[in-house]
Amino acid sequence: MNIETISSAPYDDQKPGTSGLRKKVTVFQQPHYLANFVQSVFDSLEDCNGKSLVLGGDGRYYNRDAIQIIIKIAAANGFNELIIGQGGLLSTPAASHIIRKNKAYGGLILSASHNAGGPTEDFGIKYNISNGGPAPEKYTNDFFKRSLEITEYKLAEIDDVDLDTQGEFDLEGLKIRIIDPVTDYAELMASIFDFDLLKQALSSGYISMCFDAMHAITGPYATRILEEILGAPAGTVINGIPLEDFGGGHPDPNLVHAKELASLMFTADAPDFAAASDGDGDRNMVLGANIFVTPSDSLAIMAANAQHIPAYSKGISGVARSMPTSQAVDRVAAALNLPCFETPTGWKFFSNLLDADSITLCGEESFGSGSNHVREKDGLWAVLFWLNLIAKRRQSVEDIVHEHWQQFGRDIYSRHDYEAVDNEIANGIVNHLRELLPSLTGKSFGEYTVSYADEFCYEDPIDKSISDQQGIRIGFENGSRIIFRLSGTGTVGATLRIYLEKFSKEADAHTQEPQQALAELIELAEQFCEVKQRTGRIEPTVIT
Ligand code: G16
Repeated sequence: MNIETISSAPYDDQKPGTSGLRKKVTVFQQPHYLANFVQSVFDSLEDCNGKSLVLGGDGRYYNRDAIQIIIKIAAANGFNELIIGQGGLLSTPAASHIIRKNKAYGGLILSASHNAGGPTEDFGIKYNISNGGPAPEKYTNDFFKRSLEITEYKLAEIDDVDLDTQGEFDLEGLKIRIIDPVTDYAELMASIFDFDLLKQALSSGYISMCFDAMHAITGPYATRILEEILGAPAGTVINGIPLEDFGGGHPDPNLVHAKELASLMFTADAPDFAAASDGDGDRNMVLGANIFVTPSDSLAIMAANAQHIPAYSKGISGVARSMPTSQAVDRVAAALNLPCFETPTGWKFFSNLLDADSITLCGEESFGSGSNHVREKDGLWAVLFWLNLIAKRRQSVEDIVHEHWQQFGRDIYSRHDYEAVDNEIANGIVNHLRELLPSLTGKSFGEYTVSYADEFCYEDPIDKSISDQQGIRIGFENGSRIIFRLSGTGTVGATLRIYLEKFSKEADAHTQEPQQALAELIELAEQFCEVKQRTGRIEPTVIT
């Protein structure tokens, strides 16, 4: 195989964020931009020679072009096997599983997750290590460092690979396997959940449901599993064909971007259950007739009900949540005497705990939940968990949630996002908050007395690595919290996230509307961070 060495110059903006490098497609299309980053990753890894690499993405615009470039760079860097999803497609959780199942060295996953796709929208790339999980910070720091020094990359002189035909072939010593993206993942799901029970429930109509794939990667996965294997009626999966621009939509499963589905669930025609997933298939939104389940509650309910799911029926080792996720799961852990961990935002922080079997289930407020079956959050897994639970408990989603609140109390929760804020203003807000923190403890604001005010710093319990500046926390004596963070996944300006949480054990907790119940905290948050005053905005861009 002939290998060319291409001269290049570093870009200074290739620092991976919360989940890999995410930029506008036009940024990735700059000369050598993608190649520089991929070569920086390979240079930072110990030795790629003779190793196996998994490759796939969510099918968004530029996915196919990127895969052809990566194949040539991977071949030139000595990998001897590439496992690629047919059509260049692999959901993020499926890629994680395929890395683990094949004991691959790692994988490159192409996605900008829930961000919009298309020629003027977003693209992304991230490296996952051999445990199937996103590269930890010590890796991503090295990737960035290398990207600032890079002067050349290697490219194999080979033809483009036919991504659309499954099979295995040899390309001048490089083994290429084009695999069905769904089969392995579907088998994994069948090993976790009670597929016989689910078949009965879905094919008999005992559970009626709608799954919105948002024209993103879960379309083929959901159609195969829900309709073809479990027998849900054709049409259960809507927007099931992955499109390069997600049909012009925003593949973010929340109350704003999956509004149609959410509205349907509050009408007389609502099915029993509805769910949606995001661009790369790792997020989930879950709804029942008349009820939206917040991701934080979903995690808590999963933890409290894990014994109903075959794979977890013998018990779970512990649970974890990201810091801004509500404390609902903590209450379950306390009641069940389970270890409970609080990690920074970013799925990569769960991997060590999962590898050490310190936890079995974990989740985040950002519509993510998962377990030790892979090292990524998993949208369809969460959907199957809920279906299995409804079928087993023979109760509606609303009843399951209300019973949970009755037993544990309710963490009323909301997140307010201010997107595309000028970077200088956003940094000004964070600095202002940092200055404010030392003066807050002990101060009262109406019924809220501050019990702690700090910046979250995490020490990984397994490898003892430290991650600081992971969000500003203001906790109150009544258990309420306000958290402020700048997102690490946006591509335009800065996104300020304000997370609001109030615990209620009142009998009417289940009827409380979150924005009303949180009104005082929302005002306090503005008093602290001054986002409206500093940006001139009158309301958040997105409220979930
Ligand atoms: C990624 C990470 C998640 C994180 C989310 C939001 O999800 O994997 O752990 O919670 O981003 O992060 P931020 O608040 O920094 O924007 P995804 O689905 O985008 O890969």
